Amino acid sequence: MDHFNEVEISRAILDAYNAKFSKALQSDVAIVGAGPSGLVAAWRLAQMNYRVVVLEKRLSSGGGIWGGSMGMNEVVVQKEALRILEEAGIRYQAYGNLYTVDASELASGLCMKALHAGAILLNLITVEDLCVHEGRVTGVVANRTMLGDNLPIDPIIFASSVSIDSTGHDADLINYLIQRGLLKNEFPGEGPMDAPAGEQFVVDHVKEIYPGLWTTGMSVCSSMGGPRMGPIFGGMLLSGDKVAACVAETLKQAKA
Ligand code: 48H
Repeated sequence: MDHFNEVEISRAILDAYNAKFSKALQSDVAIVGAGPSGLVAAWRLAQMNYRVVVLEKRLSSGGGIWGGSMGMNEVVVQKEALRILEEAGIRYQAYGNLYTVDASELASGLCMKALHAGAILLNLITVEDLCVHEGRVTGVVANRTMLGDNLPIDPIIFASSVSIDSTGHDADLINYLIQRGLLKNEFPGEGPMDAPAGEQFVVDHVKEIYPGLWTTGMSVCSSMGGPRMGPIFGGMLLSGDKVAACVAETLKQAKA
């Protein structure tokens, strides 16, 4: 094996990370939360050549996918979502009129597609606030996970033309606006389980909830009172796909 200098290992990491971080500071789309909906949105938008950054508070991306159902690492999708799996090269097995997917393959496959399309993915970054200028969200305010909550350390800003709340059940970004009185709290949270209705809701209600801020995935149900759906993930994939198409359309219009 070639001899190498140990300091160069650290320098390589610092330089590569700095380059990535610096690029992420100004993007077309900041996606907060790397669950299924956020990862599909990142993949799609990066595929369209938008500058995309995904900020994830945990160590690993994939959100609720990894745990499958009760820790059994298989998830279920319905046929409408198969086109997304097929394009990603993620395998599935038929089970009646449903399909099962290995949770690890789904999470890692979506990460790979987002990264290979050009999205920047930063982990251990918790978004704790939003930038709002003249009634429009212009970026997100973030801190290193476990830092902001424990020490009086100021955050950093990631500026973006559009931000997407894909933080799942928490709907963190939407709640920051509600806490500041910028958005009305019209719903008490997501509704009880009704899987078919929840799957439809999470796609139908994708929207720009505040100028510059879109919602996708479970945050749609949390912020608009939609039912939960349990361990079926087709709706999350289709919701991410839909938000990407809607955001691309607004970015195109803004440029025209
Ligand atoms: C940075 C954050 C922050 C923050 C959270 O929960 P997710 O998997 O989200 P979705 O909506 O793509 O998928 C939902 C699905 O996993 C699920 O929970 C289902 C189908 N439930 C149905 C039911 O009935 O229970 O991922 C959200 C991601 C996670 O990785 C979080 O760590 C991350 O967002 N996140 N990242 N800053 N403030 N808040």
